[in-house]
Amino acid sequence: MTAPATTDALQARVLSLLQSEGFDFVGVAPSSVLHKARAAALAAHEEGRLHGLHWMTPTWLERATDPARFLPGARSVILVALPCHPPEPDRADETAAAPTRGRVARYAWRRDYHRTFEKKLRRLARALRSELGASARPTVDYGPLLERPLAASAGLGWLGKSTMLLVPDAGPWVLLGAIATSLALPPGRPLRKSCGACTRCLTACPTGALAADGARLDSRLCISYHTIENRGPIPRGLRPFFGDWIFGCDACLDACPVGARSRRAHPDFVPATVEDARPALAPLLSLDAEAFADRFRGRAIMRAGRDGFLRNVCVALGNVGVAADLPALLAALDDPAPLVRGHAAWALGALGRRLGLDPTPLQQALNHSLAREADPSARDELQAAVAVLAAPPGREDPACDTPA
Ligand code: B12
Ligand code: SF4
Ligand code: SF4
Repeated sequence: MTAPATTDALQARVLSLLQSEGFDFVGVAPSSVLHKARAAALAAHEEGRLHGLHWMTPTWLERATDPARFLPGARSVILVALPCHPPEPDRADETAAAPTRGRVARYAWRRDYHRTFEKKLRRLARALRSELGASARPTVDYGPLLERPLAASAGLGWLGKSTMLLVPDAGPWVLLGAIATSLALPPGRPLRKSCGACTRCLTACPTGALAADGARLDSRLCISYHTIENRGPIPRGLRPFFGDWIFGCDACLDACPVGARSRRAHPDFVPATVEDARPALAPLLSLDAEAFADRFRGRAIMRAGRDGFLRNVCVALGNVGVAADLPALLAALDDPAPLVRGHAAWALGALGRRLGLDPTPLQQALNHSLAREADPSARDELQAAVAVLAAPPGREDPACDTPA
C-alpha cells in the first residue's frame, strides 16, 4: 500500500487511526534534535539529579533527544496521551477499627499502563507500515526518547514547574507514548502557555525534590524515585516525609490547578476497589514472593519488586501506623529480606516514639533480632531503632529531621 496523495489526506488518515485506538490527545513533533532538552538532561545528569537511574547515561540522553537515532529515517514523532485521573474509590471502612491504609500513585491503581499503550501502539505501527508503507517504531516510557519535551514540542501541552507535561483541560494527569515514523506529518506548534506565578507543586512536594525556581527534579529526594526505582535502603532522614505513599507519589500532581477538575481516566486505569488505590498495610507484610506476584501481576507495582514494596510498606507504617500494626511489624523482623527487616526495625522505632509506647518490649524485640542478625545494614537499622526508643522524650531523632 502507499500513502495518501496529499499531506491533508495523510494527516486525516493518521488521525483517524489514532482515534480508533482511543487516543484523544495527540500531537506531532518534528524529528529534529531537541537541543535545549538535551542540554537540560545532560546538566541533570552532571549534577546528580538522575541519581539511581543507571540506564540514563549521557550517551542514552543524547540518543533520547534525537528521534533520527531512535528510528533511522524518522521524519516525525507522533505523541499520544491517555488520561489517568480516576476518582478515589469509596472507602467502606471509615470506622475506628479501619485498617491503616497506604497510598499508591494514581497511574498504578490498576493495569500497568505500559501494557495498555504497547498493545495500541503496536497495532498503530503495524497499520503505518502495512497501510501507508512507512517505517514506524513505538515506545512507551522506556525509550530511548524523552517523551515530555517531545510532547511539548508537538504542542500537546507545556512543561510545568513540576517537570510534568501539562495538557490543557487534563493537566498533569496524562500518560504518554510515542511512535517515530518516516512519514512527513505536519508538526504541531508549541503552546504559548506557562505556569505563570503559580508555585503550588513546589510547596506541596514533601521532600523539596523540585528546585525552587521550578522545572528541575532531583531523584535523590523524590518519593516516586525511592518507592519505585530505588532497590536499596531509603535514606533514613527522608523516611518521615514519605507519609503514607507506598508506590509513587502524586503530591505535585494533586497540587496542580491545571486540569484539577477533570476526572477522566482510561478504563484500564480505574480502580476496582479501595484495595487497588489505598491498600490495608499490615497484611502486605505477610506476602512472600509468590503471593506478591499473584496479587500485583499486570500492575506497575511489580516494578518495585517484593522486597522494595514491603520496604515501602514498613516506612508508611512507621509514619502513619497505629498500635494494631505492631504485630505485623514485629513479624517482619524475621522477613527473609534484610532490606525488609531493616525497615521494619526503623518503623518500630518511629511508631513506638510517635505513639509514646512503653519502649521496653520493643527494645527487647529489637535486641533479640540484633543478637541473631548477620546482615550489616539490618544490624545498623536495629541499633538505630533501639537508640531512637532510648532517646529522652521530646528529643528529635537526629537522623529524621531533615529531608536532605
Ligand atoms: C526517569 C523518569 C522518572 C524519574 C525522574 C527523574 C528526574 N530527575 O527527572 C522518576 C522516577 C522520579 C519519575 C517520577 C515520576 N514520573 Co516519570 N518518567 C521518567 C522517564 C522514564 C524519563 C524522564 C526523565 O527523567 N528525563 C530526564 C529529564 C531531565 O528530562 P525530562 O523530565 O524528560 O524533560 C525535561 C527536560 O527536557 C527539560 N527541558 C526541556 N526543554 C527545555 C528547555 C529549557 C530551556 C530548559 C531549561 C529545560 C528544558 O524540561 C523537561 C521537563 O522537566 C519518563 C518517560 C520518558 N521516556 O520520557 C517518565 C515520565 C516523565 N514519568 C511520568 C510520570 C507519570 C511520573 C510520576 C507522576 C509517577 C508517580 N505518580 O509517581 C512521577 C512524577 C515526578 C515529577 N514531578 O516529574 C510520565 C509523565 C507524564 C506527564 N504528564 O508529564 C512519563 C512521561 C512516563 C509516561 N510515558 O507517561 N519519573
Ligand atoms: S513525585 Fe512527590 S516527591 Fe517527587 S517531586 Fe513530585 S511531590 Fe515531590
Ligand atoms: S502546580 Fe502550578 S507551578 Fe506547578 S506545574 Fe501546576 S501550574 Fe505549574
